[in-house]
Amino acid sequence: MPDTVTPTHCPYCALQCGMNLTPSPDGRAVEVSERADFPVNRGALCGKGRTAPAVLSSGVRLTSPLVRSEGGALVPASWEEALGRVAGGFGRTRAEYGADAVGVFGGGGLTNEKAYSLGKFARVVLGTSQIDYNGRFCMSSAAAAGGKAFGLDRGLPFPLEDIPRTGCVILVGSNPAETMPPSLRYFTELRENGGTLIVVDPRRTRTAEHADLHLAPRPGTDLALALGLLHLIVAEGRTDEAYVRERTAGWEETRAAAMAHWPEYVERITGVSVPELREAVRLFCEPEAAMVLTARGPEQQSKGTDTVGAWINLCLATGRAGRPLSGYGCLTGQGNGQGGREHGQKADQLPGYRKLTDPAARAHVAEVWGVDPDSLPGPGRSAYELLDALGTDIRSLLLMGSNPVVSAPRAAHVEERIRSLDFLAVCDVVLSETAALADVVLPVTQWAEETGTTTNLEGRVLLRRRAITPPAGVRSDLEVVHELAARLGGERNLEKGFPTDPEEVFEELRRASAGGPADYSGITYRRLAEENGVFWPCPASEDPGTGVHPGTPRLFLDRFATGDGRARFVPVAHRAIAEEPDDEYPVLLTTGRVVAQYQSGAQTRRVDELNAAAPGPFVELHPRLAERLGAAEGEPVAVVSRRGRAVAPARITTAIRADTVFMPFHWAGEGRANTLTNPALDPTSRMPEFKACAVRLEAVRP
Ligand SMILES: Nc1nc2c(c(=O)[nH]1)N[C@H]1C(S)=C(S)[C@@H](COP(=O)(O)OP(=O)(O)OC[C@H]3O[C@@H](n4cnc5c(=O)[nH]c(N)nc54)[C@H](O)[C@@H]3O)O[C@H]1N2
Ligand SMILES: Nc1nc2c(c(=O)[nH]1)N[C@H]1C(S)=C(S)[C@@H](COP(=O)(O)OP(=O)(O)OC[C@H]3O[C@@H](n4cnc5c(=O)[nH]c(N)nc54)[C@H](O)[C@@H]3O)O[C@H]1N2
Ligand code: SF4
Ligand SMILES: [Mo]
Repeated sequence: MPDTVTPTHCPYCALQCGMNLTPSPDGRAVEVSERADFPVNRGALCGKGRTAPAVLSSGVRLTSPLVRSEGGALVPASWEEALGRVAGGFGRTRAEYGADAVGVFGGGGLTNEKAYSLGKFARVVLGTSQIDYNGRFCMSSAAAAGGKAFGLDRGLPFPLEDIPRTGCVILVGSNPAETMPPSLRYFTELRENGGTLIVVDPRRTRTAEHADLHLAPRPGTDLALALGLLHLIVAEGRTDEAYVRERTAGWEETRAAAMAHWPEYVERITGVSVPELREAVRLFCEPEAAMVLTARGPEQQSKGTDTVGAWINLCLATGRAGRPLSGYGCLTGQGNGQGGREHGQKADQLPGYRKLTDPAARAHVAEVWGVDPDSLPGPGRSAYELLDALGTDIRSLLLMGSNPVVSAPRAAHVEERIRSLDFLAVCDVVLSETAALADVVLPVTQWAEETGTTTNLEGRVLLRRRAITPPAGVRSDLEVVHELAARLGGERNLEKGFPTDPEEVFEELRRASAGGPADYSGITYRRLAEENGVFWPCPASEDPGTGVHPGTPRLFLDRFATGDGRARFVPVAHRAIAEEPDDEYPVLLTTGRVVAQYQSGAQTRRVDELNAAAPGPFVELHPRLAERLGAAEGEPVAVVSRRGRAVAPARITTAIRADTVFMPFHWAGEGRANTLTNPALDPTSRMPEFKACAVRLEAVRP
């Protein structure tokens, strides 16, 4: 390999596909080429990864700080002026209303180093408890359920390479054919090896096309579905009694709850027929090993934690967790969706996946940070609650790595809250819809221009490397935090605790995470480069032989991470979605993704090739609904909920249930799906119900 080629990883989703970058002669642009040595994708990329360099070009990205002028426009300014204004804005809020009136909102796309620095900055420099991040909208329900049942939450407790060798996979509310295309190979290989794939999705997606069995429940009823399957497993005598006795606790209560969910009752709630339920049980229970994998479908519900718990119960009752080639896993979403939730940008968390309320955790981290444990604030609000408090309790906000004007539930209300802030500072690579509302916009470097680590959906920590020189005028997020610490710390020289070199930050993160559940202390940049990634937990080893801990690709094989080593059954019962359809709003809306756009679209809507493939929003609906409405293919339909109204062209298909419409959420403006969504929160994870709310459809006459 010529030394101008830099092996690195894609900036987008949690698969973190490996790719090679070759800089152009002037060092400003890069070309993507295949990197076959990275095992997760073996060189394959989706269109987003392949076209990612387009967002590096100065035509679409920010290259100068912007400040709000007297006249109200955003105008270019020097870094000195911009940083001074941010420090001034936060300082004024703090002086007038107290530390908790300054909020911080982060993102699961930020590297581990950035997430760590941001969390430390909030607690040490700003002294605020009010920090959370967009991962709350992503996998928080699975994290909460995994923590309860297994004592530890890591997206997948095994590498993807185990999937083709198991006997059956139930994929619940996950559409990897569109959301992680190179991963589809694992499921097709599973079937080539004689295993079976069950897909649970209200839509017959491109992923469901590959399934041996497709169950299409009514949105928001996965909890009942899992309980119905468990009922049948018990009734048919398919539980693994020895495993339940030796490796779990709490079975009796869970068994009783499942027995109350008769298959016929479950059929009525979910729309999945009893013979289909029986077939799913047969496919899942007959092979030696099996897996359940969930994604946003069952998780983004106001009962997401219980729903994931019910699917975990299914694994525990049949002895399919903590054994080779068996287990429950959550497919995380964002590039650093896993690492981003481990190092302290979450409202209740300290680095190493420690709890902010645990006195021992506070003492450990405070020592690494050189502060008094009592000076660390307690847990703050969750993401939606934080956004809802903007302009009232929270008067100033620092936003890094999210675009909530498009991606938050009840987005018109969130937008209005953001507009009511006294002061908003946004760090971004492009002028997103949210950045456009800021008082100060700070332009930052991106993936190919900076080094840092991410943790993929398997819990594999990876090194993203700098391949090119960033344009003049941009700085890294780490530099922004450093400079703000200097300005807000006064005489205290706090900036010393916020190095701008990512490896220096990682060295501190190692110490802060040491001994915690997500222990990175045995991981170094050098190892990451040499070993193509290392799975956490990876404590600093005292092994006299090798001196290094090998990392932990597979969790729970000997014991679960609970006090007694046993997994916990979670007794759950079905309950309805927060907003059931009625006469006024008779249809269900669910939301999700398409392959060519990423999240709020801030990055991918700036790439021509992706826009050509997915130019705008649409409403997917069944021909029966379309007929009743008098809507034709491609004509605009209005979707109205209690939160607002959105308009987008109809896409008519028999691949969706007739009681449900689907909208992707990647666009702003009239077709913004989140104008409609319901911010009803899960009581444990505080996840909003993105996947089910009541709407009515209206024809739009030109
Ligand atoms: N192209 C693309 N890829 C991405 C992203 C992107 O924005 N675009 N984002 C990344 C991120 S952050 C994430 S979190 C992942 C998300 O990855 P996925 O979870 O695969 O994506 P979604 O489309 O949100 O939801 C998956 C499926 O859930 C179904 N669904 C809706 N309601 C229900 C329900 O009530 N029950 C069940 N069982 N299923 C339901 C939808 O029909 C959809 O097909 O994708 C990552 N990859
Ligand atoms: N209706 C509906 N809504 C949803 C979902 C759904 O399924 N349905 N899914 C939810 C989920 S799972 C997620 S993860 C969220 C995601 O939604 P958002 O949080 O809005 O995520 P992105 O669009 O990825 O926003 C990331 C922003 O950070 C910028 N950025 C990228 N890299 C960097 C960096 O290194 N530093 C800085 N400072 N900025 C950077 C990007 O340009 C972009 O503006 O949406 C949620 N919203
Ligand atoms: S699947 Fe995800 S990580 Fe891989 S190229 Fe596409 S967006 Fe990037
Ligand atoms: Mo996500």
